[in-house]
Amino acid sequence: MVMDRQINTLQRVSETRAKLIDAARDILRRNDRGGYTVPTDALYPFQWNWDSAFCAMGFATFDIDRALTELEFLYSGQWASGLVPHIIFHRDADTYFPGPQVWGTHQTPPTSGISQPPVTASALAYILDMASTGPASLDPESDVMRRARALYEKILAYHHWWARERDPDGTGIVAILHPWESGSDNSPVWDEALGQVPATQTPFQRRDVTLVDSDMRPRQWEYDRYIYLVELYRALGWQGDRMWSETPFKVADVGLNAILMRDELDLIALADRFDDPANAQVLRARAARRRQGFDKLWSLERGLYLSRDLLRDRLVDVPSHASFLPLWAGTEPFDRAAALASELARWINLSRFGVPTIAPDTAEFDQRRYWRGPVWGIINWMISEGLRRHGFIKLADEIKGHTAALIQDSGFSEYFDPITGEGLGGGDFSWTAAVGLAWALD
Ligand code: 9WN
Repeated sequence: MVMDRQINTLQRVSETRAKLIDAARDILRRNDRGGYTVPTDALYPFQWNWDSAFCAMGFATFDIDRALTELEFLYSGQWASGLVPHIIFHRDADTYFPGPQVWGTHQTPPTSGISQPPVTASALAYILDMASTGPASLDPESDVMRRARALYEKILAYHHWWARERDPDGTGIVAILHPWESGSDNSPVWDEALGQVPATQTPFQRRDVTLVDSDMRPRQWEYDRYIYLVELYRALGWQGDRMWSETPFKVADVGLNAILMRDELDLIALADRFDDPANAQVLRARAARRRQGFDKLWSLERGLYLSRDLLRDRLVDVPSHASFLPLWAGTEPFDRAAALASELARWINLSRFGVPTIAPDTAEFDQRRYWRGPVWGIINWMISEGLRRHGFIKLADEIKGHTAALIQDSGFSEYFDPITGEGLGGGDFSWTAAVGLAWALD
């Protein structure tokens, strides 16, 4: 009897899992606009940089060709400078602001003029791992390897762009010039630095708050400054050197630097795979500098990583989910990794579902407002896998379990309330579906 009950339970679990996997594939297919995937219908009707990299990984679990196509479409928007913009406007849509006219970058296809956390080398490495289960696909002459090699060259140029334009003095840490570049737009980490940016004087109409509740989105004072920065850079003709010297917002985001570090390490592995020793050497030297650069972001007082405001030359004393992302890079010394794991465990104990974007016992914590409290599937993936790499298996499993439970109970939402588990923001969200396929539901 007991055994029968156990078998029945196991069957139910695997049926539920199979249904969720079908649902996740279905979301990616429905959000496919013929070669690129929109993050969700209406709210985000274009191709976003880091969303696409995660989508490519999700597709790679069941369709290698489509996974590669995702990255090829993204790189069709790459600039001659190597920049891969944060949005590629493959076609018109009037449900998003700011659209291509506001950016005024004069690119074909139209694009924004700033970037986002680079995940494409990690995505390409993941795709090749998934493809290599069939021996024929590893043949250097195969279609997969030929396309992967072409993408690798473009990713190299993108990484050179980060080094050249966002760390022109070769310090080892790169800066973001707009909160949107961090991918965690309205994180409290930017509050002080963004407070020094003037508000735009141009009237504009947001579309996001007509599609989701405004208590889940950035506030108006943030948007007024987001748009000021876009207008300033547009007036500077999107020239990197002028943006660097004239910007009122320049922050070394620890999250972006950690993701870049991991992407660069994955790029080195690709350079080895494609037998490109000259570039591998350049990248290894740069990765070593980046590793040292992290020391500038370590706070002895907090025993945590923080972002650094480069215009005011000081650490921003606001821990966030990004403080833990150096684990994802996989190169933390044991004492630092242990300090990160113990603070993370504290945050998770304060919420029902981890990982909240900021500590639930801080004044700024806002459980529904976007990057000021909620849980994000992709962030959980990176932090959990980072913990696993550093040997913190129990905590890694706990975060993975929370992610699977959130998806199971609240669907593939854009983000989740860490206290109630409610799904927030856009629904049927591509990167949550991708994370479900590639990690949380495996
Ligand atoms: C601005 C698409 C993007 C994500 C970002 C997330 C949000 C855009 C917005 O949506 O940002 O880029 O309009 O709110 O913050 O991480 O890539 O999903």
